[in-house]
Amino acid sequence: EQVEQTYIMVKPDGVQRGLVGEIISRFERKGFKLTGLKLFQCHKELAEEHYKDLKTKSFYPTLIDYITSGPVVCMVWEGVGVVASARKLIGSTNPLQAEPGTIRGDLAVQTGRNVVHGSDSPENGKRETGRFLLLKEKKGWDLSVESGTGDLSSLAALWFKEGELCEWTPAQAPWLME
Ligand code: DAT
Ligand code: MG
Repeated sequence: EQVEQTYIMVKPDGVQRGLVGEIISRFERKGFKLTGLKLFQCHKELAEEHYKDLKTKSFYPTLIDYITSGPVVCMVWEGVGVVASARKLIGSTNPLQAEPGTIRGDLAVQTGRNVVHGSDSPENGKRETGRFLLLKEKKGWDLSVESGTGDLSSLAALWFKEGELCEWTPAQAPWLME
């Protein structure tokens, strides 16, 4: 049971529609730990790096315009199994197919306005949150110690910088995990 980090982002539509508190609430109530949080105007270069796997898709230019169209709320949530669990809380990419009870299922209607992002793997969780910068401090550059891959080539801290993440122990910790 490995502690993971996931990058969760309220997209510009979620901020404009006043859904920031609602979305943060869902992760808080579930019991995950918040270790990074900021309001941020994303620039084009960062949006392109974040979505570089989708570069060849027809919707890529409008996706970049959308993500840079207003402030986003950047978050790091931490916990055992948080990456997959957060994807379940968020729901399917297309909000019309997302189950009721999920963020997209309850709060959105269109894929191009699906209010929230969540990392799709623990490796992308590290890359998107900048978590590996903390690992660098603690363990040197040997990320393989934690991830088992040892492949640093694809890593770049995207949304958070050194010093922006907080390590802390919530008072409720013993009431969440035995
Ligand atoms: P997810 O955000 O569920 O991880 P993804 O990584 O496949 O989905 O795509 C990233 C974002 O790109 C997605 O949240 C919205 C946009 N997108 C994906 N597929 C799309 C499509 N077919 N048409 C328009 N936008 C799309
Ligand atoms: Mg994705």
